[in-house]
Amino acid sequence: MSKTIIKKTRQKDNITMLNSGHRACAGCGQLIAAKVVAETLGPDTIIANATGCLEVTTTPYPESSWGMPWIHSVFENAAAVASGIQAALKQQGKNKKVKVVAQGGDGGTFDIGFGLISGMWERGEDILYVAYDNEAYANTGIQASGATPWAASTTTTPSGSGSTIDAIGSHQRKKDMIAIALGHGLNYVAQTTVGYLEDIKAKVQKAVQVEGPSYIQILVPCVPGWKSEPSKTIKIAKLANQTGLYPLLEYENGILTKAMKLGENPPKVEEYLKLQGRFSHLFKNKQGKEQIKKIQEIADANILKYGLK
Ligand SMILES: Cc1ncc(C[n+]2csc(CCOP(=O)(O)OP(=O)(O)O)c2C)c(N)n1
Ligand code: SF4
Repeated sequence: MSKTIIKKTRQKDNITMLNSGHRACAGCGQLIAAKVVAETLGPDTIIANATGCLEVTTTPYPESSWGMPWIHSVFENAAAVASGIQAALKQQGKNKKVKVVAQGGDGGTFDIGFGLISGMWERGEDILYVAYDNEAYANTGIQASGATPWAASTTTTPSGSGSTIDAIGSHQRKKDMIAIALGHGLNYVAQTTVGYLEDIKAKVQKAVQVEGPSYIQILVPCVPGWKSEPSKTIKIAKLANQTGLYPLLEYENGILTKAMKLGENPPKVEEYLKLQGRFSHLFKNKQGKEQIKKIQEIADANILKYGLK
């Protein structure tokens, strides 16, 4: 079929890059972000997707919500699959025309797929990696991942009323994947949240123009995981940035070139935490108050580190 016929058919049937009919929860931050990423990339792109909510909810066999070339293999190897696609395109002389993208959740990125992502970055391949960070292994029941923040309650770091440290939820600090990506010498590294759709679009556009590997990490609230209202997804994702907990950042050639300023009086972290059931235990007693202070310290340290005021 010629390209014109394909284009006309797509227009007639109103087919976009990522279409409705998928099985994601109402208010899923990941699907909103993935939609913006996909529409920005356009049809001349091949996406390799790790296992996770994005893959499972968009491709229940024999259906697919994807209106663009998209492949899934297993959980840990999206980066290796993307490398193979890139090599094949190079062999065919098509690598300048077709963009190659790998994507996955935070579990697939920070933990399980990390070795293969690191290898892809070491090889300097011209591939964009997009991480949808909902701060847990959502698809298998909200287990803690390397991206889970301090004191968040998950099914493997449950909050409780006991006196052990586990009672506060996760007692691990979130892994700094942005620093790890920068440590690989990537030419383009960016962080954003689904609260800022235009920012996602601009960062994807920039990332694909850059030669070599690039990395974009997007915070995407998960309704059952964060125990939040579906209608509050965008508000929560905005507050993550506005409090300093998840700043909007852009690094070019290893240098911080953009960080969204927050003004003189950024909202306190309570504003962000109180909208999420995964932190509700922190509002119940003195021990919780101490943890909120620690979380505020993380936000304040970011504000200082990235010059956000
Ligand atoms: C090697 C391997 N380990 C575990 C699983 C089971 N598994 C499938 S999806 C998933 C969670 C994915 O979490 P994440 O990457 O954070 O994406 P999310 O579902 O949160 O979007 C797990 C543990 C698997 N498929 N393969
Ligand atoms: S469980 Fe979370 S990440 Fe998965 S579809 Fe629902 S809202 Fe999205």
